[in-house]
Amino acid sequence: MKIKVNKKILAKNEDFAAANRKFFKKNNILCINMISSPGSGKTTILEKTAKAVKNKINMAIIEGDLYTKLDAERILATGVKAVQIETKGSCHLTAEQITNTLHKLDTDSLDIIVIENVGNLVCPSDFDLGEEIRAVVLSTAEGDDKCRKYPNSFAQADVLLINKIDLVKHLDFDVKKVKRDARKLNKDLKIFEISAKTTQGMNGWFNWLTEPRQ
Ligand SMILES: Nc1nc2c(ncn2[C@@H]2O[C@H](COP(=O)(O)OP(=O)(O)OP(=O)(O)O)[C@@H](O)[C@H]2O)c(=O)[nH]1
Ligand SMILES: [Mg+2]
Repeated sequence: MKIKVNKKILAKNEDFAAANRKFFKKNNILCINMISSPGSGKTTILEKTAKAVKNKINMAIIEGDLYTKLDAERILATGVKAVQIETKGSCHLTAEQITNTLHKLDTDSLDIIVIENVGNLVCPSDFDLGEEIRAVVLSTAEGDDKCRKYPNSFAQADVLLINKIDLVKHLDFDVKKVKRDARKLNKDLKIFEISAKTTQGMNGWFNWLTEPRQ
C-alpha cells in the first residue's frame, strides 16, 4: 500500500517536473537545484554568487525551508530577486511548488534560477524539480564519509561544491578521498573546492555558472 502511494506521489511530481523543464527550455532559463545537509553554506554561497554575477546575468533564487523567510531575506539584501517557499514541515520541495512560484518571478528577463532546496541530504534527491543542473554542497565540517553514506545525492548531481575549505586545516576531512568517492558514483561530476566565507575558489564557480550554454 505504502509503495503504491509513494509511486503515485512521484508520478505526479514527474508531470510537474516535465512541465517546469519545458518552461525553462522555452524561456531559455538555466535552472539549478541546490541540495545539501542543513548548514553546509548554501545561502552563503548564493549570497556571494548573487553579488558577484548580478551585473552580468539576471538571476533569481527560490528558497525552500520548513519555516521562516530568513534565507530569502538574506538574498534580497544582495539586490537579487528571491522568493521563499515554506514547506511547513515537509523535508523537500516538490515540482508543483516550483510551478506555483514561477509567476512571482519576472521570468521573461531571467537567465538563471537557483532553487535552494530544504537542507536535507536524503529526501530532496528523489524529487526532480525540472532543473537542468543539480548541485550538491558538502561542507568540510560534515565529515568525509558523506558520499558513501548518502550516495543518491552525489550520484544524481552534475556539480559538487566542497564548501568551508577554509576550515579543512582544523578537521580530519580528506578532500582527495571525497573527490575519489564522489567520482566513483559519478565520473562526470564537476567539482569546486570553495570557501563561501573567504570566497577562496569561488571564481571558478562564478565563471562556470555564467559561461554560455547551448
Ligand atoms: N568557516 C566557514 N563558514 C561558512 C562557510 N559558508 C557558510 N558558513 C557558515 O555556515 C553557517 C551556515 O551557513 P548557511 O549559508 O546558512 O547554510 P545553509 O546550507 O543555507 O543552511 P540551511 O538553509 O539551514 O540548510 C553560517 O554560520 C555561515 O556563516 C565557509 O565557507 N566557511
Ligand atoms: Mg539556507
